[in-house]
Amino acid sequence: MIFKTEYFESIGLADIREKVARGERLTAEEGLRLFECPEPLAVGALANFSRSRMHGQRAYYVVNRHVNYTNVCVNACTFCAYQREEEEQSGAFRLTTEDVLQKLASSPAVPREVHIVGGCHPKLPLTYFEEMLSAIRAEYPETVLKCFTAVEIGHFAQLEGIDSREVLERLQRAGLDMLPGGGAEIFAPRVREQVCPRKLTGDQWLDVHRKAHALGMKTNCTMLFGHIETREERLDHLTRLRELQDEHHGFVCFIPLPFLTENSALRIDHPLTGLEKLRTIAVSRLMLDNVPHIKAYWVMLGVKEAQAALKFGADDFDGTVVEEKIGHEAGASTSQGMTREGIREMIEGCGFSPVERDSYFNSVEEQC
Ligand code: V47
Ligand code: SF4
Repeated sequence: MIFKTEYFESIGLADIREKVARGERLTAEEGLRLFECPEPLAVGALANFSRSRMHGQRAYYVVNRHVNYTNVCVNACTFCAYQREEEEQSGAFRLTTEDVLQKLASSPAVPREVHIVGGCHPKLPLTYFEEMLSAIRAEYPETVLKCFTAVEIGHFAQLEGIDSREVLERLQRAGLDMLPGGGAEIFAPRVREQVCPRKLTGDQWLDVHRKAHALGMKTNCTMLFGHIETREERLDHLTRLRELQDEHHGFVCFIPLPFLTENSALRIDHPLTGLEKLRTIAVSRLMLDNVPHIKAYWVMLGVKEAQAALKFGADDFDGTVVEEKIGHEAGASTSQGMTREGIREMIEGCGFSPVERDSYFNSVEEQC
């Protein structure tokens, strides 16, 4: 009903509705009209149409495990509540490979995917990460190792005085399968100068992913929204991801991350409303026509909003997680982890069919 032409004519979006129905690419200007449309449900209906065409009623999840190896980081991004300046600071930590293996062994189920990220530590050499990956690979030959953001890869390259391509090749040889999507934030230099001035530039972030894709690695991508960025800067971010995706099709999944404000040095005037989060997820689905999956990351969205996001263009729920620090230090009120059964119930509870997947979104249902 809500997808009817007359309805979209009445709100001035008939042309965009036609393009979405025909599967045609939207321009950034059209994206802006979707952000400015007074009817967020209409934008949601368009995104739901695209999502359903791609994935039917399926909603994906993975049995995974997150591990953060250190919170000591040279970058001090203003939005980050997780970072510590140095090892001596209260709450700072750094794990050994043995610690990481112990955490993995204590997971309630053998993880199909291990997601490891950390701060940009000033001293840890690349050999520390190679040894960590080799040790995990030896114990978990079937598990996908999705580790280290482009920001960490750039940091390792700088510390070692080598090119990021060489870092990727060495880590790949040690067992790295995939890069997670973190660190992208918002690409616009105006925003980066204020929220993450020491981090890789947007171009450098894209370049690390381009190199990973050229090596045959799949990666994810993110956008941190709801701080000081404008809607135009969100669209610029999405457009740049779409352009890179046209080159190699290496992105598997896009994760829109709503800014969580607690314990963060970055103060904002207008915190995100629930509807603005859903609208941003919907616009992301519509703009990123070449990225197959959109993640409703339940940890940062909250479970109820993540469920609603499945009707606004998202098709994935991430996974069991088990232990999460970055969002929880910033005030995430969700639990640390979820059981496979809990996730399936959440998905079924809003009328979708749960599909257990691997990191590349192959269904693993029949193996259960
Ligand atoms: O890069 C930091 C963000 C990211 C805050 O690839 C914050 O499958 C909100 O990238 N409020 C890390 N966000 C998380 C991430 C991720 C998560 C789940 C799955 C995948 C994947 C990737 O968290 C950081 C940064 O953008 N972040 N602080 C905050 N206060
Ligand atoms: Fe460091 Fe990442 Fe936090 Fe920035 S967001 S301070 S790079 S841990």
